Amino acid sequence: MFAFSNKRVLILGAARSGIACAGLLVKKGATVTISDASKTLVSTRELDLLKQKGVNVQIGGHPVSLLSDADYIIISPGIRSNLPLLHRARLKNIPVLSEIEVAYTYLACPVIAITGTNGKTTTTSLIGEMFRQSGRKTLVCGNIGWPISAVADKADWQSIVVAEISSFQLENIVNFRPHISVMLNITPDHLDRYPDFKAYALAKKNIYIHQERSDFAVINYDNPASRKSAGRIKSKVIFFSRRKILSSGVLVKNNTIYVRLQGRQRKIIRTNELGIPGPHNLENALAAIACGVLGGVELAGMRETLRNFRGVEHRLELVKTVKGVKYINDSKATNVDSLVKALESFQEKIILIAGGRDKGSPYWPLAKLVKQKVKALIVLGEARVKIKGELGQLTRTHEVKSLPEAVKLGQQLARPGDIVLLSPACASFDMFQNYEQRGRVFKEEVQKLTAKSKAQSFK
Ligand code: UMA
Repeated sequence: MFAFSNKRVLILGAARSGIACAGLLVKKGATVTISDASKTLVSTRELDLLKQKGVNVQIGGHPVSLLSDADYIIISPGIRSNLPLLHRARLKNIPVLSEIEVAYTYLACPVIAITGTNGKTTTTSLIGEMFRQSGRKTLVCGNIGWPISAVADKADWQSIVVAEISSFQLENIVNFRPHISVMLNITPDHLDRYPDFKAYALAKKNIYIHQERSDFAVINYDNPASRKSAGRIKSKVIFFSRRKILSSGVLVKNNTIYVRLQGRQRKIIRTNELGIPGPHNLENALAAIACGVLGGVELAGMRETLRNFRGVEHRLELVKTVKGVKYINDSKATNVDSLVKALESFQEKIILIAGGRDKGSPYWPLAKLVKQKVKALIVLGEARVKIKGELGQLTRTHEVKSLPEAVKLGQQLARPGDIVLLSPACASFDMFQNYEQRGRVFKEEVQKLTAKSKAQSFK
C-alpha cells in the first residue's frame, strides 16, 4: 500500500476527481500540487478553497517542471495515460496512479466495484439501495459522479463502499482490490481513447487483477466478452444469466429469478415484479442480487428494494407525456450499445434524437432496430453527418443545430402514442459540460412544450 503523508503529490485534472483527491491527500499530510491543462474548465471557488488548505494550484498547462517536485502523480479519469508528461514521469520512475488507487489506500471497509460498458450507474444505485435498506452504512460513489476520494475517509470498518468504476479509472491501479467485482458487459465504446476494442476490454478486466481467492467476481454469462473475461482470474466467479438456466449462479427460470450457490437454490422474485423495465435492466437486477446475496442482505428487504427501485436520472427517464406523446430522457446513453438497449425497451414508434461527440464506433449496427422502430431520426452535434450517412436512408432524417430545436421538431413529428426519445449514442462534450447538463436541457425544453400546449388549450 502507498503512504502519501509527507510525500509530494502532483494531481493532474482539477475537476471532480482531482479536487476530491487533493482534499483527501492534504488531510493525510501530503504536499499537494494540482495542475489543469485548461484555464476555463476549472472552478475557481473550489481551487481557492484548496489554496487556503495549502495546495499549490497550477492551471493552463502541465509544464515538465512539475515533475521535479513530484514523488507521485495522480491522474483524473479524463487524463489519457499516454500523455507525454506521464511518459517522462515513468522514465524518471515516478509512479503514475489512478485517483481510485489513492482513495482505496484510505478505505477501511470492503468495496463492491461495478464496471461494464452499460448499466453501471443503474446497478450501482440498485446495489447501494439494497445495502442501505439493510441498515448498513453504504457509500455509493465513483464514476456515478461522486469520486471515491470524496468518501474515502467517511467509511468505517462496518461500512460498505459501492463504487461505479470506468475503464479509465482502472488504467493505473496498483493495489485496488474490490471484495466483489461486477462485470456487466463489454461492448465497443471509447474507441476515441483506446487503439481498439481489445485494449478497452483489457482495461476493464483490471477490475479483477488484484482479487484473491476470498473475493468474488460477478460476471454476465450472456455477454461474450464478459464471459470470456472470467478465464484465469483468482476470485470465485459467480455468473448471472437471463438466457441460460445455470447450474450455479443467478438465473431466470419460468420468469422467476433464482440464486443457486453451494448446492442450494433460493427463489428471489418474479421478473414482472422488478421496478425497472427491459431486458438490460433484468441483467442489472441479476448482478445486484448476486452482490446482495454475497454481502448478506436479507431476502425480504432485497425483494422490497427490487420492487421499489425505479432507476436513475437520465436513463430512460420519463419526463412528461404531452398530448399523448411520451418524452424520454436517456442522455446517459453515450454509446451505440446503450441506444440499442433503449430502442429494445419500447414497443411504440420512436422519434429519436441522437448525436453529439463521436467516440469512434460505427452506427450501422443500429440499422435493424432503426428500421423497425424509429419513425423519424433527428441528428445533432459533431456526429450528425456520420449518423445520417450510416442510418439516414432507413428513416426520415433531419439535421438540427441545437437540442431545443430537436425537441420542437420532435413534437411536430410525433403523433399521440409515439415516443420522443433523447438517446444520443454519443458523448455530450461537443455541446454540453456533461451528459447530466444535456439531460437537464432536454427536460427543460420538454417542460416548455407542456406549458405551450396548455396555453394553447386555453385559447
Ligand atoms: N484535463 C487536464 N489535462 C488533460 C485532459 C484534461 O488537465 O490532458 C482536465 C480538464 O481540463 C478538466 C479535468 O481534467 O478540468 C477533467 O477531468 P475528468 O474528465 O476526469 O473529470 P472529473 O470531473 O474528475 O470526472 C471524472 C469522470 N470523467 C471521465 O471519466 C471523463 C466522471 O465520469 C466521474 O463521474 C467523476 O470523475 C467522478 O468519479 C463521467 C464520464 O463521462 C460521468 N465517464 C465515462 C463514462 O461513463 O463513459 C468513463
